[in-house]
Amino acid sequence: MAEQSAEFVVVANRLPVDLEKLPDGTQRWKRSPGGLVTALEPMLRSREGAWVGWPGLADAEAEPFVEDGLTLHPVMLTSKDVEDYYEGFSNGTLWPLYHDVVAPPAFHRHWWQAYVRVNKRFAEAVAEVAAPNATVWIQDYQLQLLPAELRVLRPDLRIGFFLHIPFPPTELYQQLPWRKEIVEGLLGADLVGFHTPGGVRNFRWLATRFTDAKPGARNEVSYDGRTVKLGAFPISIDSAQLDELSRTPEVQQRAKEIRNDLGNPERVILGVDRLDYTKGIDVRLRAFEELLQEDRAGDTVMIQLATPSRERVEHYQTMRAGIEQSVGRINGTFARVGHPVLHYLHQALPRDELAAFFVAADVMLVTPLRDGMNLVAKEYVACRSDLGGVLVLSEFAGAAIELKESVLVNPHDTDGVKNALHQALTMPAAESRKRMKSLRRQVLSNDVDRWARSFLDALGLPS
Ligand code: GDG
Repeated sequence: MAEQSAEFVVVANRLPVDLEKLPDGTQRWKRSPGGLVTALEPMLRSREGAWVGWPGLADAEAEPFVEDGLTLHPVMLTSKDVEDYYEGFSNGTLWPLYHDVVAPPAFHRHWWQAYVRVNKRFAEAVAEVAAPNATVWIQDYQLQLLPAELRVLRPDLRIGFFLHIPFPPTELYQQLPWRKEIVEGLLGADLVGFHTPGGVRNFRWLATRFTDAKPGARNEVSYDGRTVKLGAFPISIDSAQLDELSRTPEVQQRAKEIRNDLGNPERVILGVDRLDYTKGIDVRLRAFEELLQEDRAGDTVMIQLATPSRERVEHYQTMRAGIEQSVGRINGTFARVGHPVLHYLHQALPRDELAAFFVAADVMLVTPLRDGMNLVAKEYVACRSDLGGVLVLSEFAGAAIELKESVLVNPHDTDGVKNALHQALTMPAAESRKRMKSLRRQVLSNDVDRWARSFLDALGLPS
């Protein structure tokens, strides 16, 4: 593909393909499909678009390539970059800080320097591929300096930025030694999007407090002679596709097998998360354990699927050890031979298998201490065309704003979570069906295409 020819460019820390090194030393590409790619692919392909990102392998070399009209443009990272920019500043500083400091963030100057260095490298890569006056959509917290860096190199571009995690309360954000630089980085965009109106408010206040930005009309600030629009765009899932998948005879059959393998208990509780300390896995294990101690759980089995994640970051290692200890203690106390009360899988499952778990579960427990949105909650709803199942959802997930008919809980309140879990386990079918019907109306009519379209409309990209 010729240089500077993509009319629409998506930039994310990761490419939608992984570069893998084989034992014989050769490299190969492997697709890694995710919701975002599915939503943006048609738009990217119809516009000769490009996706700029890291292919997931350190210290490698790879050239840009075109696949079905979409240019994949790799940005390479050394293992030091991965350590300091990705595991360090992104996941050791920003991730905990933006999730209400549920773990203490670490502030290291050499991590920050790597973040600056890598963001500049991304800016150079985007400047190379974007056509004159192209639209660029930057994704997430790893690239918050990119809007401003890119504007310096390419003032002709239309730049959008979307943050997939919460934008924190102002007092917490102010802990960051580089708070001004990051807000200025984001103000390089024409449109900065968040999941919730709370994120917009926090950012707007900080922008006017720490930079020269002046409040403009509602949801706007003026900065550096430009208007920067701010907005809430709650992300969603490919609801119709998941609804369809969950209705297939294969998935329905597999759901029955799962319940059978569990010993056909009366009730099945499910948790599905990346293994992350923000997700409140410990909270729900404690609630389940106490219900068992109080003999209020009935004939119930719980499954916790925890996808391996960020395994080299220290907080993740200690959290994993804590969770696995709880699983052992709970089963040690309440299981019978051949009948665990809690099944724990530290594995990534194929999508159709995951759908079968959603179909098999009577109660879905989603209890993050803080979450930008939480797609799992929406996926569970999309899989319940039978109107079965009850969703228990944390008030601190972005999804709680839309999924009002779930059983909402404060994950810091163990008694509250325990009682909500009990309520969900014993809810009369008429009530749970009514709730699920209303949840499905929400999730099926607000899908990820609609999310992308509303962001790009606000940014001014013609359909
Ligand atoms: C960030 C924000 C925001 C999980 N295990 C398996 C598997 N998954 C899939 C789920 C879901 C996705 O991973 C997780 O998405 P979440 O939204 O729940 O959470 P984060 O990964 O933290 O995502 C979050 C999101 O960005 C989007 O903006 O909602 O707040 O933190 O799709 O289904 N998928 C498969 N096997 C697994 O084992 N196939």
